[in-house]
Amino acid sequence: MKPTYIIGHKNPDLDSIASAISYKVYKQSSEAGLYIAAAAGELNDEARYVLEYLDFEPPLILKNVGTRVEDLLDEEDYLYFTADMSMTEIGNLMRKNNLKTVPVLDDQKRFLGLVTIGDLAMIFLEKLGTGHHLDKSPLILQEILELKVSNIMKTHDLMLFLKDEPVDEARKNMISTRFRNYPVVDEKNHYIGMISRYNLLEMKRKQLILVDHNEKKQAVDGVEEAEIREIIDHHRVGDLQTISPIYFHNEPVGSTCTLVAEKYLENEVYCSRNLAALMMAGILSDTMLFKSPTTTTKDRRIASKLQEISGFEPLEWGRKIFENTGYLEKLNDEDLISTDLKEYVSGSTTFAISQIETIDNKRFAERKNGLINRMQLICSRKGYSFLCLMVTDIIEESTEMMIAGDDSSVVETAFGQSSVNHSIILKGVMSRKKQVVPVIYDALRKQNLI
Ligand SMILES: [Mn+2]
Repeated sequence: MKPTYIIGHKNPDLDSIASAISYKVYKQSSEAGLYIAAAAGELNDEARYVLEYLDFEPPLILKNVGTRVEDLLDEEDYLYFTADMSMTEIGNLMRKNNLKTVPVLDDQKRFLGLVTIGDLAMIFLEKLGTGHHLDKSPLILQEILELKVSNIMKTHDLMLFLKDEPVDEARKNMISTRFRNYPVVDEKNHYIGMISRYNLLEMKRKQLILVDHNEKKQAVDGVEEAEIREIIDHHRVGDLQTISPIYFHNEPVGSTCTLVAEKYLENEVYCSRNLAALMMAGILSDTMLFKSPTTTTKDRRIASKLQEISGFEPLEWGRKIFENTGYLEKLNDEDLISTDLKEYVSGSTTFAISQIETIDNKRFAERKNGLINRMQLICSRKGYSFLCLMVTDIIEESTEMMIAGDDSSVVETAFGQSSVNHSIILKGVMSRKKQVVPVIYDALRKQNLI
């Protein structure tokens, strides 16, 4: 079955990737056909992080959708010979199936040669010779019957096509030869099928559904050779032309994922928790956590529906995505410390713990002095006894806790560690709520008792 590729724009962002994958699942579960999620280029850090986190396969990278030899292949199963087959075997197969050209393959389906009806006829004619030896006819027949495919197959002067070859090139090569059929192989010489001169006359275009764009210059290369079947987008209407009328959904909302999610909800198509979280990620990324002026009430409404399905809290999930993909690096020290800061009070002591999550603690190593200085300033401004910044490495599953403030020894006592250059390392500590806050409260209580 010929697939329909669902693909976003070049330099794909998270919305493009997430909408392609989620719309693929939607189409696959609600309509007939074969759908493949694709990307017009390599994935960025953000998309890669979200797909890994939610355990999705990355989409197929498709940098050109021009027509390839592979697109011309017939879909029927093919018949083939093996080198050890006898003349009676192949004779039977050819007669029963009306075959004229048959590939010879090894047990790995690698291409070895061709047997054509014309070559076979020539072998018969040559064996028969001038017909003067009528008395030897049983012997001649025996010789013919003893032949194997390996003796008769043609292995030289053949024209093979690679499946990824552009059709225009294949057509040029075909004009210079006179064969009826041409075998097609992959880069490892595995046989894929046969194309005929007739196939080359037909124009079999790749089938596309575009998401998150509709302008030609943003679209994957070769789009002019493909057939666009649908477009779902939230950008201005551009310049792409289609062959026939298509489904074109364009709406000025914050993200394409909003529109795809709306389809799931409206048509009550099953949506898994992870898929809901994926579409939510697309919305959060394109709307910059709903801060972008492109954000609409529909984006918020759909995101909260996705929260019900996925159990992901939008702002928490969005922050996590940004924090792991370079967003934090762009913030200044003050904003970085404040982005997820929580205050706590125990008796007369007020303290604060902030947390950032990263996939690599080292990203913040160079900034440490600046961060500590800024934390000291925040402590005196806000009257905190101490301020902790948890830099949690979610890959290593450990936290570097940077500590500032006059009473930072409380934290050292709580975890039984002396700080080195204003920080302690907490292996296995990921949760502020469960693994840090109770320990500090406990230490404060004990201190007050003394
Ligand atoms: Mn978008």
